[in-house]
Amino acid sequence: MQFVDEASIIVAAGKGGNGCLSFRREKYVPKGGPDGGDGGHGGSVYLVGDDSLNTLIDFKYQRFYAAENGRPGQGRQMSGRAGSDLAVKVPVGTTVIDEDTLEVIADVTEIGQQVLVAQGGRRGLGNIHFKSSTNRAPRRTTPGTEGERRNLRLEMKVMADVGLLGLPNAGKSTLIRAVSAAKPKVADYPFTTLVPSLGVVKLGMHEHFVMADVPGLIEGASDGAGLGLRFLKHLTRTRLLFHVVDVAPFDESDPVAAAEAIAHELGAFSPTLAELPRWLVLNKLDLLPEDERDAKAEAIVARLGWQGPVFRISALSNEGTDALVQAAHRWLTEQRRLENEDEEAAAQARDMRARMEAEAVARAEARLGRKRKRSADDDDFDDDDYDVEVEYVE
Ligand SMILES: Nc1nc2c(ncn2[C@@H]2O[C@H](COP(=O)(O)OP(=O)(O)OP(=O)(O)O)[C@@H](O)[C@H]2O)c(=O)[nH]1
Ligand SMILES: [Mg+2]
Repeated sequence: MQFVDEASIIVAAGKGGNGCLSFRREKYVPKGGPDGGDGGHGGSVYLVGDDSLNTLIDFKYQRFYAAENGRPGQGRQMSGRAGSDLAVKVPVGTTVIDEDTLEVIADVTEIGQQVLVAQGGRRGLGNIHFKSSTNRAPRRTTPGTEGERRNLRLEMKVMADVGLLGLPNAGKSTLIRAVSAAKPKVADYPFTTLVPSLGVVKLGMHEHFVMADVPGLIEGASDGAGLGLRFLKHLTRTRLLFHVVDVAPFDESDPVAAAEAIAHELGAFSPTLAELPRWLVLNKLDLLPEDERDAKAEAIVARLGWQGPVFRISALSNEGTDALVQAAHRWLTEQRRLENEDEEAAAQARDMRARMEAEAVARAEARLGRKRKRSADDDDFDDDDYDVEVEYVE
């Protein structure tokens, strides 16, 4: 399976049809007057949010999307047919950026949401339009105008309420398996998870929230170590992060140093993402003798100087996971209520989203700058186009 979350495409709207130059010619009707019809408008290109898609892979194979041209007008006052619009389906969660101006054109966040990305050309006028009392035989028409053409960059981020952050092997996938129906692969080696996956955490009959499992981070990820930081962008739409920490790593490495390294990488990727509420989730408590658990957990919290909420769980045996998701659900519900009712909270949330967006644009700009430089150096190797290929072996 290939997971592609970035793509560059070209969209081209249709040209407007030209107006027609024609005069009525009929038996017994001399000097029949102008009868050239108008052209049709060119078709426009829209992007439409679709929930059946969850990757941008199709855009790797087809990069050019064109709507139909309008047809020219004809004699006998016949207008040309308008070109059909083209609706291109994109996954919900796709940000659309103009590659040339780096303007964010839209954020497709809803199913069925339509975004106009290339406006069709205007129709040309036929000579019937230019008849006047002083000019009964106008030879004037106007041509249709060109349709818009744009280079677009698409970036997809999964839509989730809670994001899981942590070192490889911390137990992130085990946790999402414990609390949702999602079944990402779990194994006792690092980098088991290579692509983000989502799980719906159900609480009661109608209540739920969405959790995102992303590949683990390691120290130096901002310099490209491990899988780098590219998957962190999938956490930028969440409201809450669980920082999952293995309290008893089999290599006896220090959980505190690990947690600090992750926090550092997070800040290097996005200062705004680092401001998102983060809960410390101490995992694998079952590996410690019962009488050592409290002391160990308290020592980690104290050494980290952790101020926020702390949860102790065993994702494997499900201990503490229910309390964790209940608390997250209460917190999310309260947060949504605040944003609906309190103008200040709403403004804060908007500001945060705007800053995340600005950072995403800056990252896109940096990548495009590198790409352009490389093509100027006549080097066609492009590591941004690298996809993660995953083979599932049962
Ligand atoms: N004893 C114990 N083992 C756990 C617990 N949670 C996870 N594990 C084990 O830890 C190993 C790694 O778990 P994963 O869920 O794959 O870890 P991950 O964080 O998703 O790792 P990556 O996908 O590599 O980033 C597996 O062997 C799990 O069975 C736990 O609570 N207790
Ligand atoms: Mg995993």
